[in-house]
Amino acid sequence: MYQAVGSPGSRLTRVTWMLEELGEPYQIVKTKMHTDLMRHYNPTGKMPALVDGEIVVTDSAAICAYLSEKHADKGLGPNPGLAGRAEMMSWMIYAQAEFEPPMWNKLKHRLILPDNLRAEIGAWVAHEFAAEEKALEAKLRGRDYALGDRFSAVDVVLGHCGQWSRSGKFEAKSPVVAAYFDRVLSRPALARAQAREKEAAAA
Ligand SMILES: N[C@@H](CCC(=O)N[C@@H](CS)C(=O)NCC(=O)O)C(=O)O
Repeated sequence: MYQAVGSPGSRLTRVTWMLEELGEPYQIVKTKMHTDLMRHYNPTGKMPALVDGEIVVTDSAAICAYLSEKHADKGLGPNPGLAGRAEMMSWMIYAQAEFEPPMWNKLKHRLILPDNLRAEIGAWVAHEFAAEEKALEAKLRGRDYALGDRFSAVDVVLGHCGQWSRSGKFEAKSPVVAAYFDRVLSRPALARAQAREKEAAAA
């Protein structure tokens, strides 16, 4: 059985959501960031990690891509061929390196960094988010999902970023982007993953 390592409510949700989409059994191994256990699986001490027998995968986008390829029959992986893999990799790196940082930086400065390192970055990240939202609108034009007309692992990662944008009060202006996030965030698998995490948090 897969082990999903990290804290409920963190990027762990990308892993549990993906596993729910795939219908694969898993156990949540609850730990906070920078614990000895977290460092055992990921030297950065950052969550989440996925344990698949002898294989440990870190970094949420890589975990989702790994699972999509391992369970290719479930249809959450790349489009065919080298071009399809390149397309998926571009989306995954875009989601994490470009779309996610405004939300993540805001969260770090509000909740995670030591008090003496926190700065008021609200205006900067709002500016960055607006630019990324425009780019996402252009990338999504004519598509229901990142890879076309079917849901994939990319939508798990990007959708989770969208959830952060909503909870972080980033003002979304694009109807295309709003409709996309409504579409992916209403997936029953996400609701199941969140229920599992709630249960794990209470245990
Ligand atoms: N690239 C990593 C980022 C992981 C990450 O930053 N996780 C957060 C929790 S959601 C964390 O553990 N942060 C600790 C820190 O920033 O020091 C991923 O996508 O999994």
